[in-house]
Amino acid sequence: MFGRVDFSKNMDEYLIKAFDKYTSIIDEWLDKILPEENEFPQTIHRAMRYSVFAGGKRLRPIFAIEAFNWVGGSGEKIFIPACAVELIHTYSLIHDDLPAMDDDDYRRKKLTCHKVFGEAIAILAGDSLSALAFEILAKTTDSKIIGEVARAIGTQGLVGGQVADIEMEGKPVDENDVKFIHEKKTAALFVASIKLGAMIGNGSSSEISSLTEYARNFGLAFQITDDILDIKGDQKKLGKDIGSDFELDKATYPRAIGLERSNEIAKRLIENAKKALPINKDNKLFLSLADFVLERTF
Ligand code: GRG
Repeated sequence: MFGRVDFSKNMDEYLIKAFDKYTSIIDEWLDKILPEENEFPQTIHRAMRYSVFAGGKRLRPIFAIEAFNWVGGSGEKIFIPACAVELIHTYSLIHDDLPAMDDDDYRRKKLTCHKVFGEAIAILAGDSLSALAFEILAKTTDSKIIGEVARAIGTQGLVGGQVADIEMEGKPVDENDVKFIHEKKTAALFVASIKLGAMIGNGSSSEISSLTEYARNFGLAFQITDDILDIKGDQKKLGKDIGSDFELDKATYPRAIGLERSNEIAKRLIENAKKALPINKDNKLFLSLADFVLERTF
C-alpha cells in the first residue's frame, strides 16, 4: 500500500531489518494521522499522502524513536511526535522541489508533488503538513519540545539555511559558508528529532547532549554525502535527478573544497558522531546509521 524504499542493496542485514521494522510502524501511524484521500477537499489530502508515502527512508522519526528507547522510554507515546517530524521533513522536501526553489521533477523515485498536483496544491500540501505536524505535537507533547521543533525549522534552522543556500547560488563559497548552510538546512531537523525523542523519554541532560552532538555531526555528514551523490550518485538508486546542484551552481562542499576533502570531512564527522555516544549504552542502531551515511547510494 505504501511506497517503500528498497533497503536490500549494499546494506548489512541488521540495518535492513531495523529499517523494515521501523518504517512499517511509522507508516502505520502516519496512515492513522493523515486525513483520508476521500475527505473533502480531496486534492489536498491526496497530495499530502502522495508525498508522505512516496518512499522516504524515515530517518528522522527513526532518530526520535531510537532516542526515546535509548534513554529508557517505554510505551507508545513517541510514535505520534515521531510522525510529526516526518510530516515536517516531507513538507520541506515538497517546498524544496518547487520551481521557485530547486525546481526538481523527481523525488523518492516519483514525480515531485508540484509535477503531479500543480504548484498551488504543492505549496498548500507543504503548508498543511506543517499545520498537521504542530496540531498533533500540541496534543501529545510539552510546549518546550514543540518550541525546539519550531526553532529548528525557522530562520535559525531550515528556513535560514535555505535562504543562505538560495542567496549563495552562483557566488564564491568557502567551507564556513557551506557548513553554515548544511547545519541549518539539514542537521537542525536531525538534531530536533533526536532531542524530541530523548526529551519525551525523560532523558538526562547528559544523554540529551550526547545525542545532540551525535545528530549534529551525523546531519552535517549526511548533507555532505548528499552533495557528493549529486555528482557521483546513480540517478536510479537515488530516485531524484542528479547534477542539479551543479546546474544551479549551488553552495556545496565539493564546490567549496573539492570531492576528496569533502569525503574526508564526511568520514571525520561520522567518527565524531560515533564518539559522542557513551560506551556504556546500546548504540548499535545509531552506529550502523552513522556508517550508512558514508556507504549510502540513496
Ligand atoms: C520550514 C520545513 C521548512 C522548510 C522550508 C524548503 C526549505 C525551507 C528547506 C529545505 C530543506 C531541505 C530539503 C534540505 C535537504 C535535506 C535532505 C538531505 C533531504 C533528503 O533527506 P533524506 O535522504 O530523504 O532523508 P528521504 O526521501 O529518504 O526522506
